[in-house]
Amino acid sequence: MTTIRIEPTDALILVDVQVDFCPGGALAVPEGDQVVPVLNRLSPHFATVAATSDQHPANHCSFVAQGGLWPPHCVVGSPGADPHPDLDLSRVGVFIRKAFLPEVESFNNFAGEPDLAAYLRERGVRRIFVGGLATEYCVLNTVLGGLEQGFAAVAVTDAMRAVDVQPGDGDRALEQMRAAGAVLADSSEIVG
Ligand code: VGL
Ligand code: ZN
Repeated sequence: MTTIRIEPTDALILVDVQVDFCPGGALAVPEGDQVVPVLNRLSPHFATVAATSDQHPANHCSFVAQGGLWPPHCVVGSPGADPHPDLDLSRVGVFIRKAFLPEVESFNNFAGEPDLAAYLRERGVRRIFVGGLATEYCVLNTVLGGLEQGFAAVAVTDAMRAVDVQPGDGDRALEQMRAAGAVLADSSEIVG
């Protein structure tokens, strides 16, 4: 058990905590809403907070009707694309949207708009803390994207949930994050 102290050069990234990824939503992640209180407890301690989102057009290539894997979800302008109503957005300085073109799928919020890495650098951020939905898709690829951009990364394990299409997908994603250089930490190890 190590303690990680939140520094002024740290940022919290709230990944895709959207209505459609929570219980009752179109692509519900089991226990997806349980990340909300964990993220809400962390966010007041961060000088920089970013929120990201899936914002798909109705004919997005990832949807079953277009040959993709997923039911329609997070359709731009629909209630399912909204952030979870209990998520504390009061400290969010930037909202990132991604996968908004019909032919482009993306799980990496560093490939969204506006440019997340540029925003973080402008604010002097050197390390990102990441939680949200879902562990093995957008959280994984956002952690890997942040590492590629040169940020240190902490994956907050109790602040994320997995879809687990195959049992163990979430755990394998955590191992991938660790192998790529991320620190895995429970929120109880993180102090403001
Ligand atoms: C996601 C599946 C499809 C995610 C997005 O945000 O993790 N997963 N689209
Ligand atoms: Zn999606």
